[in-house]
Amino acid sequence: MSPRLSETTLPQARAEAIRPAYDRAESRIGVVHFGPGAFHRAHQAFFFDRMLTRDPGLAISVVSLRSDAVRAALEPQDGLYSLLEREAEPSLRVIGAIREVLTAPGDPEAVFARLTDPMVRLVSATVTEKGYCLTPAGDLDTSHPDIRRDLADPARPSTLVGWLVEGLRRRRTAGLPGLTALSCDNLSRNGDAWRRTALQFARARGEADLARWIEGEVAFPGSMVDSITPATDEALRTEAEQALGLTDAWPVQRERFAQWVIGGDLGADAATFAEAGVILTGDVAGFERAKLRLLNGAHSTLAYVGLALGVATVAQAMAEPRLAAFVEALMRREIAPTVAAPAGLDLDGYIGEVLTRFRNPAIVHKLSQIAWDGSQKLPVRLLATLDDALTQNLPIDRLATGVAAWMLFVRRQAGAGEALVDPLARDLVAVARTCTGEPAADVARFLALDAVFPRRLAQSPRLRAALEAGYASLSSPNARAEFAA
Ligand code: CS2
Repeated sequence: MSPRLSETTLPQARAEAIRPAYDRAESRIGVVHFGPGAFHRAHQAFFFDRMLTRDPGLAISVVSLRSDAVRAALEPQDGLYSLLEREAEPSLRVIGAIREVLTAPGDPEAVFARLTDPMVRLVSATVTEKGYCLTPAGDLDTSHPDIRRDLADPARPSTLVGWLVEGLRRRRTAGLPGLTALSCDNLSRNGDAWRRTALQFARARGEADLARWIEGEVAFPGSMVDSITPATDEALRTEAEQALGLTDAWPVQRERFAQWVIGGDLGADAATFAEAGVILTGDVAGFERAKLRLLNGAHSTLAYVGLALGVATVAQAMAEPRLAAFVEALMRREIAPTVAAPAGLDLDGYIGEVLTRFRNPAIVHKLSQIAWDGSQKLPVRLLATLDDALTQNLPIDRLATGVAAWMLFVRRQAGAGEALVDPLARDLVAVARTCTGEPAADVARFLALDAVFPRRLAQSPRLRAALEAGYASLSSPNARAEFAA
């Protein structure tokens, strides 16, 4: 086995491996990031790695909210890890932007020390949709057990919003200025959602003054993040070791395409972000909507329809001509008419690029990974689009087929006794247990889940009929043959 990647062994890495282009010893922490999963390490940390060549004050302290796994993997590696870009010509780079790895429950004071570090000016997050603890209307869910716990004991938080607000309270007490809080999750208007929940949380703590201070001192820019990042597996570990000549406990991978669009004020850091390739715009909501509806909406549809038809990965699904044609028609005919292209984005071209990315044969992106957390993803990715399409009397059959495929997925997982990765798993399994396979009855049971389906959608006869038709066609034993017919 090769030696483990670290500062000491980095000089022994294979010559082809791209290394940090700055002196790590000179870099200083200016960013605290919550949620150092594969996506953060493959995306934002890569951009910060570029920025560090210009500004040594933008190294990252990453904070895991629960698991100690990232710290255990990266601490012995001095925060270093490899990022494999998978294309026809793959490349491997060692990312050096992470200078500190903390596990919040294990070392809360170290997290607060960072949040109150005068050099820290940015707090970012990738905690997935469920990490924001939102109600379907987009407010802070104060009945959420984790939020209730954090409100009862705010000095020892467990949620993203709890950490941010307590960190800001301490910053204010210390007489420090506010900072920029940058959400990098696939939520619509992610910056506004984080801001709103932070203010609601501060008020629910009985700290109206703090809420006012946050309003004035903390910027919450919105952002759109995009790069297809399959989970790390053994094949990647082996490949990274071969390409690096060193062992890496937790390499990450993605396609070469990586886009980060930020709307709002980054103050003095704006030029550094722009030079690193981040797009700064006044209309981030437009980019966000195009990406969430077209890319993520198509992804989730491919996941549930593909799994119903016995397909395992995105590229395999795209290799089935009818499935590929279905997804293209979904994007062009049903989703695109609900998306107003922001200036500088040609929707037709964008759809073509997304489809090419889905076909990338170098990427093995499991549909089962995308299928996680459907109750959180569907509202943003498909239901808002359906709502607009119904209002404007646009076609909805393919959109509805994607949602029906999710219902079938839940029912089949529950029926097979397979775990359902979803914060609403208990409710979903309970619904699935009452399903009989009869489309009208099963669809009605799912539509009654008001944490997922807004009433207006649940009550639409047109949607109901389309869901039933999709559910029936995908449940048929010959679905694959019929779908391909
Ligand atoms: C995917 C996304 O897992 C999923 O739900 O749709 O992670 C997708 O790959 C990224 O948003 C692409 O930027």
